[in-house]
Amino acid sequence: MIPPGGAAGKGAPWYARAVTQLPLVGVTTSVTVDTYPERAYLNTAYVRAVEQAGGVPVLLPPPLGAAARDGLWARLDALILTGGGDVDPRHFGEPRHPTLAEVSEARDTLELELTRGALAQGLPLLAICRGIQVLNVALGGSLYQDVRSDPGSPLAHSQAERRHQPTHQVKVQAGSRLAAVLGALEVDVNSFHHQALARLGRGLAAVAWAPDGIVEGVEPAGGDPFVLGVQWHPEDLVEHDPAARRLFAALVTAAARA
Ligand SMILES: [Mn+2]
Repeated sequence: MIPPGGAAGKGAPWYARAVTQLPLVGVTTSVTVDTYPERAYLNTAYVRAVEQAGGVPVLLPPPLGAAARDGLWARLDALILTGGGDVDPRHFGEPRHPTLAEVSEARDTLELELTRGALAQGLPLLAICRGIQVLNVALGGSLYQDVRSDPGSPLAHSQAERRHQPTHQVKVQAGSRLAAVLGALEVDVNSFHHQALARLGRGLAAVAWAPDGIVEGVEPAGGDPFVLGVQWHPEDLVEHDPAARRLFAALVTAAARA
């Protein structure tokens, strides 16, 4: 046993030090489709973003089964739904658009289940890019499957610039939780999505928009529990953007309270 803050404190090897309990933040991952061997993967920016906020990232790769999912679930203090391939439109009752890419049944299934669990139990949730789309679909909403052609936009939501480079503005609803967390009513964001929210899911309020009207942020209409969805990629902005850092800090703070 390790005496808390006692003999095995400063100077002891890392594995023998008294441990402060940091919030465990589940982070979903991508999975390759139609490759051998199948691989799970994640942009490491998510790992850094969670750590710099004081959380411990716990990767949740498809095809994580029910027993492992259940075993992890009770220990998680927060959840991040990450970016990635397209959600299968059968989850909102539409046929596939020809541009649909990287659709993973295993990932859709795991993330829709985790989202419903988080919403049911009030687990703090940050839904990023594909994540905001999964959140919307989990609540019965639908997606534009190809923003460029439907609804059609002159704005480049799939930017060619590097990931930490903001390319379009987002206006945030005054009085929303998102505005309070970001500490701003206008933010400059990066954009790597070829889909976007169409019909909003039950109980979700749109609280942020790109200049073309595309929804870039959602939260529960009543504000609680702590659920925020953003269509941009704050994990790639944390180094230079205090508002992006505040998103992860708010999640970890909510996790510590839960
Ligand atoms: Mn965008």
